[in-house]
This record gives sequence, structure tokens and C-alpha cells, in this order.
Amino acid sequence: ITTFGMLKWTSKHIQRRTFSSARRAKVPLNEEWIKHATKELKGKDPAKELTWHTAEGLEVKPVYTKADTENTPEEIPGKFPFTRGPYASMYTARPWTIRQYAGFSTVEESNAFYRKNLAAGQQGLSVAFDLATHRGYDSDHPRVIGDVGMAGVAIDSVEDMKILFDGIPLNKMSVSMTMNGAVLPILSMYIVTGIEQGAQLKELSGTIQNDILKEFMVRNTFIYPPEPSMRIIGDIFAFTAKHMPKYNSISISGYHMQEAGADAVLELAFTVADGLEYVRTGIKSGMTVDDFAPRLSFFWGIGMNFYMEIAKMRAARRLWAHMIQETFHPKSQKSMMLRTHCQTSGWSLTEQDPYNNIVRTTIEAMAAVLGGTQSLHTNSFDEAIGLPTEFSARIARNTQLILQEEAFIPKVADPWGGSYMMESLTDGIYEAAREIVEEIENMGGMAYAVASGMPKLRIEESAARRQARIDSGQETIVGVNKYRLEKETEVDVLTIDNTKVRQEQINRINEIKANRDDKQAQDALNALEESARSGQGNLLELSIEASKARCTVGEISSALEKVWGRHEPSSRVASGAYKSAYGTEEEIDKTLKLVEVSIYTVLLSISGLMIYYFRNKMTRSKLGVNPRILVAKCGQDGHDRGAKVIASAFSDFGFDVDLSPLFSTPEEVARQAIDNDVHVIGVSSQAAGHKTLIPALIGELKRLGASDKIVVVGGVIPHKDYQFLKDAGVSAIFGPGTKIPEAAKEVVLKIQETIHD
Ligand code: MLC
Ligand code: 5AD
Repeated sequence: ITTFGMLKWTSKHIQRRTFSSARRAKVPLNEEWIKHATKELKGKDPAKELTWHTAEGLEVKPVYTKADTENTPEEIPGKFPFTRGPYASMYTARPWTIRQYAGFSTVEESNAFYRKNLAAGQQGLSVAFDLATHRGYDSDHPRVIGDVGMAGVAIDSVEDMKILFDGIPLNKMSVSMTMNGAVLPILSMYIVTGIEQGAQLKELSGTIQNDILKEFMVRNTFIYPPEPSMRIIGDIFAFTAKHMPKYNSISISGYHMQEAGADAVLELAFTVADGLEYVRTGIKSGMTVDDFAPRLSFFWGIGMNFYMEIAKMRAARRLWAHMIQETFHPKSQKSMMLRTHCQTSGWSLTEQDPYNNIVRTTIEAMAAVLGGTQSLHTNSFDEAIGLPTEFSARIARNTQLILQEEAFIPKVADPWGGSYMMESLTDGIYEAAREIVEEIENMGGMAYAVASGMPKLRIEESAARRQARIDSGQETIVGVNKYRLEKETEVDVLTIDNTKVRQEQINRINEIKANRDDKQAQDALNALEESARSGQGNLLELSIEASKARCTVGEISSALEKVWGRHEPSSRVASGAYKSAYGTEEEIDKTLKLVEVSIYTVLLSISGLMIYYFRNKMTRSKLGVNPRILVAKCGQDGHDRGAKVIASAFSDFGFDVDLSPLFSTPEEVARQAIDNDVHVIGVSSQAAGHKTLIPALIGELKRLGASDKIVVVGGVIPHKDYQFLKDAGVSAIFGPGTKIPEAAKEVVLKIQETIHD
């Protein structure tokens, strides 16, 4: 029985999350303080009134005293279990690496952008690839017409990679590449570029993300099924351990879990559990833990929960060190030392009043740095609007330069060490996360857990709960659910001419194919296919040969796909979580009534509908069935947090909800909408493909005689594209920060309108 085939769990086997006693404060509040505080509160109990329960369910007391750290052991940075940092001197000797993630449209433009940024103070590179490349398609593939060059740079062959790094010596500059699905062609093309620049393999330094488990959970740029995907990782560990001693063979990533909605404890636990699974993978491919574990690296998301994020990073280092020591008994200290990159949270940034995002990013960057990160990306303030412009990228980079060079922050290692509160919070997160890691290890490890769907479902529930806390006002987002501006200011947006990029890429692919030695290319592809079939040989080594022979990303990927196939993800809706976190049904109704009075009173009185129609009764009686919506993702955009939250909230509101498979073409979405007889198609777009994909969808509906279907769009859509989409036939557009009940009401109104017509 295979690792991934064994468990056939369904969501009903998965326990709803309950918070265990580990999350409660261990030491009661200081007696004397209680007396003073009670007086200040005019007799109310401060323990009851002022204890804060974080989204993780952790109890945070209003004050900590020496009693809280009585059992905290004395630790120093640079020493096991590394709670206080992987290095003894930390930033006092060398600050973290300013490593901004970027990539857009062509290799020429991205190369120029990198060089400019390096000259302006950036210290390491980090490449963002477009979604076509992520999913192993060449730019000329019909499935990726809307994706080429949009959310990152398009790479088809080593010739592209050579232009991307032109004038950037790979034997000196450390380069991170965020690549997971098409990791073999991309890593091999980077290596061949290094070699052809004259670098030696042992000089290449940087990081490949190579973390496929979290792709199956949240990020969704997988290509092959889980099991062969894990073999690829083993082969990369083996090759880099042998030939590339300065290269980090993986970036075990919690970031995307947080972006998908995981709270700090879930992010920490699932990431450490992923790491343990990868260590087993390395050992299975014939190495000792000390051969490769020193080159495993990590990646955290840093959101707005300031104390919690610092504590998470400290707890993570301790937890990793303990788990590795207890499970694998390494000889080298370096095998237990967690080094990490951090990125400030994109999800926490808002489309409304976007300059506020500079402040948010600064706070998050401070948490990352006070938590002891090795490398950091700070987001640009236009995150929720589009890709960074030169201006927004400069502010983002300068945020780090100011922290490094103006604020004296690097002068002390782990400055929070010994804080009563921080040490207690670190212990609390450590224990809560350790419980989950042990639960997963007892299931048989993360490969089993992922196959069961458990982590994905818990993250989706956590996301729906969080959205409900925001929509109901329990959590504040300045400028969105509180202190909203009367009038928003427009900011500049980067536009990419996708058609032009695609044509240029296609020209280069044709040129390469015309000029290469075809037999050499074919032999290299056959060898890859054979290795996939037999399980013999190292796939990275063979991919390097293929890249040298000028095989393309698409060709290398499909050589393996011939044997392994493409992984088909399943989609399901986590219903119930939104409603339960929003409050009681009465509270939902009450809130809706308030909104109703301000916005919809007129509309409602005209159409003679009562407020309750939103909750379906009237709509249902008019339609004879529940309102049906297809929540769709088009193209290679796998960011499905928004789609999932909408699906689960709409289902809680009484809609019948269908989810399209990820990576559908517009034609496939149109077909599914007709087959499922939905009233509305809600397309969620996060990767800038909307201007190509939405008109294609509406065109196809028309062609199939289904123009009556309402199309609404949600996600990251620049305002200047709104009219374009409306002209194309879109009925409504819901940007970031939309309250879901309001969106649901508008959708119901649209359905009503078509019935009246
Ligand atoms: C550091 N060094 C010190 C020191 N601090 N030496 C002495 N004293 C000190 N105080 C040494 C280190 O040992 C190392 O050398 C060298 O300096 C560099 O330090 P580092 O700490 O290794 O930093 P860096 O090279 O920047 O590596 C950081 C990393 C790495 C280990 C976390 O994996 C990394 O850079 N990751 C970045 C990942 C990334 O950018 N991802 C983007 C994802 S975006 P030596 O010799 O030991 O190496 C994304 C979004 C999306 O994913 O698309 O979804
Ligand atoms: N350039 C810069 N940042 C990017 N991100 C994604 N793609 C790019 C890119 N091409 C960042 C955003 C996003 C996160 C996943 O990575 O901040 O939220």
C-alpha cells in the first residue's frame, strides 16, 4: 500500500478543532495587581474583563510578572535549542538579508528590475515565476493564454534563464527561486545558467522552495500526484547535498498556510510536521540526517498579531530542534538549527486607503526581525491592487533599510529574551503546536495527514472563522470595517501587456527548437521518462542534461507527466465555520438589517421584498429552488482562499454552491455552469488574468446560448479595469475588503432582476 493511497478519510472523520488546556495561562494573575486593577475597573474582575483570547484560542493575560518565567530555562542565542536565534551574534555581526520577491512579464524587464534594486540596497534575489511556468506549461500552451508573464516572469528554457541573470554573477549572489511544481526544469536551468556563466556548482548559493506538501494543502501549484512529487524532493536533496554545499535544498513554508487562513499555531505545527516528513524523505533516499538537514530552511508569514508572530518564530526554533533531536538523533548541531526567511502578510493588506499598508508592513517587518529572521521580504503597499510598481517597491525595500540602518534594531540579539510575556507566550505556542505535531506524527506523518485532507480543512475553517470575525466587527481593519474613507484615492498600477509577452516567448521557443540538436534533446527527454518509470537515476541530474540540450520547461514536465499523470485536486466546501464564528443567527439578521437600512432600503421597498429574502425564503419561492452559484477559478491561478471563504459563507447563507475545479479554462467553466444549471458564476481572480479570462468566459456562455447566467467577479481587480469588465458583461465586481453578507445580497438582487425581466 502506498503512503498516499492508504487513507481514505472524509471530513466527518476529522475532529472540529477544540482548544486544549495547553492554551490556558498557567500562572494566575499577580494578586497585588488584581487589587489595583479592580479599583481601576470600578469593582469588575480584571481576569475576566481583560484576558484576551487570541484567534488561536491562547489566553493572553493583561500583565505578566516574574512568576510567569520561574521555569523558563536560561538560554543564549546560537545554542541548542536555538529559541533565541540560530547564530550567537545574530544581527550584531551581520543583519538579515533584504531579499525582495519579484518577477514580472519578460526576463529582460525582470533582469533590469533586479539590477536596479541591488544597486539601491537590496541584498539577495528572489524570483517570482508566472503561473504557466509553475505548472510546467510552455508559454505557447493553450491552457495558459491568460497567465503568461502576469504574476511573475515567464521562463521557457535556459536561454530565458540566462537573460534573467545577465550581469548577475551566480557564484556570488544568493538567489531564491519560488518553484515547487516545475522544480526540476527550473532548478536545472538555474544550474546550467551558473555553469555557462563559469561558476562552479559548489559556489552556487541560494534556496529552492521545493515544498510540495504545502502546495497540496494551500498553494496549489503542484503538477504530479503526491508520491512521485516526493521522489523529486528526495532526488534534489541528494544532488544538492553532494554537489552544492552552499545551497538550501528546500524552503519549508508556513507562509502560504497563513495566507490561506491558518492561525499562528496551525502554521507552525503544519510546517514543522511537513519538515519532519521531508527529513524522512531524505533518509529514505539513502542519506543520514546530517547529510542534508543543515541545508533545510524555513519560511514564515508575518501578520499583524505582533507579539504572537515574534513568539511563533522563537517557539518554532525550539520545536524544530527538539523534534529533530528526539526523532532522528543527529550528530551535528546544524541539523537542528532552524534558519528562516519571512514575508510580511499580503492578506493583511487592504485595497482601501492603501498607504496604510506601509504602516502595516513596517509593523510586520519589525515582528519578523525581532523574531530573528535570516532573510526578509516586505510587501509593497499596492499588494491588494496589483503587482508592485517601481515606487511601491522602493518604499517596501526602504522599510527594511530603515530598520537596519536608522533604528539601531540590529544592535542586540533577541532583545525580547527574558520578557515575562514573551517567554510565556513562546512556551504557550510551543506547547499548542507540539500537540498538533504529535497528533500528525501519530497519524503516520504529514503525508498521511495531507492525504486525509485534515490540514486543509482546518485551515479553511480557520479562514472562514477569521473572515466572520472581521465581517462582524470583532476584529478591526482600519479603513475597511472601521474608519472608512468617504472617497478613496486612486494609486498607480503596473500593467502588463500579456499578449505581447506571450508572443515574444513563443518566438524565442520557436527559435530554440529550430537551432538545437534535436536528437540530443529527444535522448535527454527519453532518459527522464525512463527514470520516472523505473525509479532509477537522479531526476535533477537528468534534468540538467535536458536543460543543457535546450529542452523546454513544458517538454521536461511532460516527459515526466507521461508516466505519472497530472494530479487532479478535489474541491469541497467547509460549511458551518463562517456562521458559527459570525455569531448567532439573530446576530447575523441584526447586522444585516443595519446594513440593509442604509443601503438597500429604497431598492427593497420598490421590489417589495423583505429583508429575509436574503436568507433565501423569498428568493427560493420565486425561483422554486435555492439560488445556485458556481464559484470558479480560471486559468492557472491557484490562490483559492477567497473562493473557499465565499463558497463556505454563501453555503451558510443558504445558496447551493458548486466549486469549479482549479485550473479550469473559461470554456470548461461555462460548460460546468450550464451542466449544473446555476444562476450565477462568481469568478475569483487573484493573478491578474481577468482581462483575458473573463471576456473569454462570457463569450463562451453566449456561444452556448447561456447569456442569462449572471457573471460576477471578485478578487484583486484594479479599479481602472472595472469598466472594461462591465462592458464585457460582468454584473458586479467585489474587491478585497467586501463584506460577504453585502456581496451575497447584491448577488440575490441580481438574480431577482433577471426574474423580473
Ligand atoms: C549569518 N551568517 C553569519 C551570521 N549571520 N555568520 C556569522 N555570524 C552571523 N551573525 C552567515 C551564514 O552562516 C551564511 O553563511 C551567510 O552568512 C548568509 O546568512 P543566512 O542566514 O544563511 O542568510 P541567507 O543567505 O539570506 O539565507 C537565508 C535562508 C535562505 C537560509 C532563510 O533559505 C533564504 O534566503 N531563503 C529565502 C527564501 C525566499 O526568498 N522565498 C521567497 C518566497 S515568496 P553559510 O556559509 O552558512 O551559508 C513566495 C510567495 C509565493 O513563496 O509566490 O507564494
Ligand atoms: N512580485 C512581487 N511580489 C509578489 N508576490 C507574488 N507575486 C509577486 C511578484 N511577481 C507576493 C505578494 C503575494 C505573495 C504570495 O507574494 O506579496 O501576496
